[in-house]
This record gives sequence, C-alpha cells and structure tokens, in this order.
Amino acid sequence: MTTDGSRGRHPESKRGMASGRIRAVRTVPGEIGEHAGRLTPEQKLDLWGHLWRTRLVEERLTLLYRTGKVVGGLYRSLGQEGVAVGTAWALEPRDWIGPLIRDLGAMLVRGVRPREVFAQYLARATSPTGGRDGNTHFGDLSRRIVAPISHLGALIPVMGGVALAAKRRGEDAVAMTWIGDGGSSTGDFHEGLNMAAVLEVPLVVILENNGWAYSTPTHRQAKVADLVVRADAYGIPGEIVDGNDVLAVYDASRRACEHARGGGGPVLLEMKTFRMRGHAEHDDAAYVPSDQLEAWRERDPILRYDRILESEGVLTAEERERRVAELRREIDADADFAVDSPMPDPSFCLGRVYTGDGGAA
Ligand SMILES: Cc1ncc(C[n+]2csc(CCOP(=O)(O)OP(=O)(O)O)c2C)c(N)n1
Ligand SMILES: [Mg+2]
Repeated sequence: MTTDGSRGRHPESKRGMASGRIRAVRTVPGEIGEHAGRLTPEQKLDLWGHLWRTRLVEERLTLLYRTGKVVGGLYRSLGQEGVAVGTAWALEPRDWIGPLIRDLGAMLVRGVRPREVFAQYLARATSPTGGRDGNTHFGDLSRRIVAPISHLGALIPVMGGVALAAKRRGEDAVAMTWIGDGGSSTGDFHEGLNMAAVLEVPLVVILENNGWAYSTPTHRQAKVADLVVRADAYGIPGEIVDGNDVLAVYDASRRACEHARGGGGPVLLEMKTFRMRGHAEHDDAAYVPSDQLEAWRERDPILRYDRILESEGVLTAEERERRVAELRREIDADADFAVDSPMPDPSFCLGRVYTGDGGAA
C-alpha cells in the first residue's frame, strides 16, 4: 500500500480504480487529473460560485448566530468547503447524496437555496421542516437528498441501502455520503462499509479527515495515520486526496463515481483537510494549537482556487470582486426572507412526528 506522498502517484492508480487491486493511493500535489483537466472555464466558474456561496452563507449564518437569531448550534465548514463542494459537484443529477451537517456545500450544489438554509437555522415556518429543526436536518427526495442523521456513522448503512436500491432498479446512480475522522470509528461505519462492499453497491464514501473530532485529535482515536487504510479491510479501493485542492477533490470523486457506477462497488476517499473554526460556534477551539491553524490558513481552499483561476486568466481580481458582491446580495436577500418569515404556529409541532398524522407545513 502506498500512502507516502513523497513516492508520488502509485503506478496502479494510472490504470484507475477498476483494476481490481486494492490500493490506497495519494493524489500528487498540484497534479491536474484527467477529469479536472477537461473542465471548461464556465465549469470552473460554476465550481467557484458554489465554493464562495457556501462560505458566504456560513458567514451570514455566523452573524445571525451572534445576534441571537439562530435557535440552535451552528456547525461551520470553514476551511473545508472544497470537500463538500468538489465531491458533490462530481455527481450526476440522478445520483443520491446523504450529507452530514458540515456538508452544507453539498446541499447547495444539489440545488438547495440559501433561503431554505436560513429559514431552517432560524426555525421559521417557511423552512423545509416548517420550523421543526434548527439546522440542516432535512432531505428532499426530488433532489435526491437523504436527510443528514446526527448519529455519526448511521448514514453509511442507510446510503448503502440507497445504493443497493438504485442498483436493483437499474438506475445507473451512485450514492455518496460523508463521514468525519471521528465518525469513521463507529460500528455503523464499519458494518455499513463491509455490507456495501460485499453487495458491491455503487457507494462513494467521503471521509473528511479534518484532524479533530470535537476536541479529540485524530491520533487519540485511531492508531493509523491514514484512515483510508480502512478501505483495505473491506476489499475496496481507497485514495488519499488533498481536500483543500478542490480540483483534486473533484477529480478523485469523478474517478470514484466511475468505478462505483461501472459495477466496481464502493470506494473510500480520505480527504485531508482542516476545520478552521470550533466544532460549532459556541466552541472557541482553544485546544487547537495556533501553529496548526496558521499552517492550514495558508492552504485555504477558496483562496487557493481564486489564485488558480486568476493565473489561468479565467477570473480576474476585479471580476471576482464583482461576483462576490453579487453573491452577497443574493445571500442577504435570502437571509432577510428568513428573518421576515413567521415562526411556526405552535399547533404544528406534533405534525409529522408519527406517520399518518398528516402534519402541517
Ligand atoms: C454516534 C455518535 N456519537 C457521538 C456524537 C456526538 N458528536 C457529534 S459531532 C462529534 C464529533 C465528530 O467528529 P468528526 O466525525 O471528526 O466530524 P467533524 O465534526 O470533525 O466534522 C461528536 C462526538 C454523535 N452525534 N453520534
Ligand atoms: Mg473531524
């Protein structure tokens, strides 16, 4: 198994994952993969827009949190937006996603509007759950989004089941789900991945290794340095990816989807990234060494992508400012929509709790 980046791309990876051999490979830093290399300027700008929209929605949510309007916690993906966005952006409309709370970017890529997100966090009657949930625990089967589950690991068997259903129906669809470094130590993760591997279902699991599970550093909850080695245990391919390089994230995700869609079974991608905020906004993350934060700040996925697009002549600094301002206007209008929306009528609160009770909103 090659997990040492200094040795470069494993020869096996050149032939792609479908070679049948189990390998954990590491994407070579800075190398433009086959899929990323084919992107048009328009596609690159679309990807850019999703990255910035994710960051700006979360910035706006932080303001709403600090002014006491968010009713619960706020779990940001600052510094790791490239993972949720780059992976979901690699999917086809017929594919399924099962995101976690830190994968707001995947939901936005899938077509969820910022106003839905703001209304959720403010628990307003206009939100997808009618005010019953205070963050992103909502799904939408029409957009092929399975709702996040707070119990870490639980989405793996669920999405394995979604992948199995897609396979049996001949939908040619992939199911993608996300898990943290901490969540990958749960029983559900292992049981779900093993079952999915044995059944050879088209499941792509994105392991977001951001170095911390709340205040527990990864080395305090796993003895292995690279969590991707867990793929080996279940006989499936795995790859280590620079999660702060959105093009590498996209490229690896496309390859993983091709493998899964082609009948090769599940794939595990370990995205090395970093959480630049506390676990949630109430956590000041005093336990994170400041030099670690500084080192990752240099590798901010959005500013890195900005620089790439500027050097390629795809997006000048002036045009970037114009587009960011436009996104801010869209997001402000959506935030205002949520702030101006009513709270739910208390009589609605028991609706949708049990099946068959109808429920309002
Ligand atoms: C099974 C389970 N155990 C504990 C928790 C409480 N909990 C919520 S988030 C979290 C830390 C998760 O860390 P990680 O999986 O690395 O994801 P990250 O927060 O870094 O994105 C914990 C312990 C939970 N939701 N589910
Ligand atoms: Mg983590």
